[in-house]
Amino acid sequence: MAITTHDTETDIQDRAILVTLVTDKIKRTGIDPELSLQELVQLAETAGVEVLDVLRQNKDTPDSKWFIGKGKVEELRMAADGLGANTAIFDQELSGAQVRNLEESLDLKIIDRTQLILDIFAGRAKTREGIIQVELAQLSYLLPRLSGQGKNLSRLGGGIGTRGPGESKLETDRRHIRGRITELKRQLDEVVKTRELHRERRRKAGAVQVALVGYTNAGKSTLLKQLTDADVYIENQLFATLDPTSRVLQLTGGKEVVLTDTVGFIQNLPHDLVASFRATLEEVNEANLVLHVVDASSPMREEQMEIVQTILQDLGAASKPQIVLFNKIDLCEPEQLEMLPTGTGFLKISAFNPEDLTRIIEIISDELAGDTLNFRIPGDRGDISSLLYRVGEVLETTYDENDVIYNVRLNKEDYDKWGYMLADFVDQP
Ligand SMILES: Nc1nc2c(ncn2[C@@H]2O[C@H](COP(=O)(O)OP(=O)(O)OP(=O)(O)O)[C@@H](O)[C@H]2O)c(=O)[nH]1
Ligand SMILES: [Mg+2]
Repeated sequence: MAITTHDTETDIQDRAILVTLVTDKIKRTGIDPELSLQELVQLAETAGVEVLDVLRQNKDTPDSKWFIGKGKVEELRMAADGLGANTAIFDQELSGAQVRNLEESLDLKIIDRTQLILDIFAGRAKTREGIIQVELAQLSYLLPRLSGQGKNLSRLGGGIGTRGPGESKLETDRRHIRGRITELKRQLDEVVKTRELHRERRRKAGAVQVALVGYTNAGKSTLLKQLTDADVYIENQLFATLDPTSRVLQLTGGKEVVLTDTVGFIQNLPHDLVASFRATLEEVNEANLVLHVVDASSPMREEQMEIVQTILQDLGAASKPQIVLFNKIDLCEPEQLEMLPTGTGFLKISAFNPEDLTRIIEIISDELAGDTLNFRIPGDRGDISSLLYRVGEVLETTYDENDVIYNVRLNKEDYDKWGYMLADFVDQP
């Protein structure tokens, strides 16, 4: 009877062998293939897959027909037979033809990293916007892979589980998919417009916005929850958060800001996903301040930080004021802690330490408050005086003959914006 139970389990769970091919090109990316593989294991487990074994191959270039070498295909066949696997997951992106050849020869479900990530997203999407974006990304990924396929259209439902564009679409043809893509883009445009309206409203209300960004699983949602009591989904898995959530955060001195949690980043974030999720990701562009949350205990910390910076650059948000929060220091080895950069703009924290939360609020308050400067304004320049009152916080006013000297607190962003009018009046000490 025990065997029957076991069989039932294998029916509902994908049992996979992970495969990675280390090519010259991959070596040049500077991302450690072993760490990438560890991440693939996490991704697979997040998708509910049981990982049975891992196969590695070093090869100058991928095989055009099989992706891995023919000998490795045989090794995969034997491992799959021996362990009872029904799926192979590749850490690199495969072509449609390679997937087809492997599937036909091995009788295994073949999935690549991109498809796995798309699948996890499909399982997570909750809001209308999220659902549209994921389906759009899935179809855009599949469309170029459908050429000349007949029965392989079944790959539409062939991800992990049965999520994704559903069974009902199995018999649809490419034209149908193109039509669906057009329709999804139209729906997305509407959603984007609504999002724009919300932004406009927030902008008009003068809300100061702070965005939590970072690699997936760094602790962004945990921080949002700890800082604002928000009821958000937190899980030790990749891509727990898909849709941005915003909450009001009280700063020292009673000032309020809007704190937004965002979707996590990952290396090789599928291109179709980035394109589809632009509307969501661009929330970051609205931020006055970016809190870059880093899992300081991760062996991939430096690579992860670089990947986050690259994505911020792509989004046009790299030059925003940024504070790096090195999170999870409670999990760090002493050597790891020593390696962390220090200085202004960096803070070492644990999301579960109340004192650290206070320090985060202080550093946000300081950053947004900006520096204080003295301005010497001649009596006949009432226009400049009123500008100072409008964009800064006038702390003190003194009089010197015909001039008024204002001591003003001004944040960097406003100074950058109005500096062209104000710079001439800065009073050098
Ligand atoms: N030990 C420790 N665990 C933490 C800390 N901060 C977060 N975690 C854990 O890290 C895991 C991921 O946290 P999340 O807040 O979901 O991470 P996220 O950045 O929102 O992740 P995604 O939404 O997947 O991008 C959870 O299991 C948290 O409990 C910390 O300071 N210390
Ligand atoms: Mg999250």
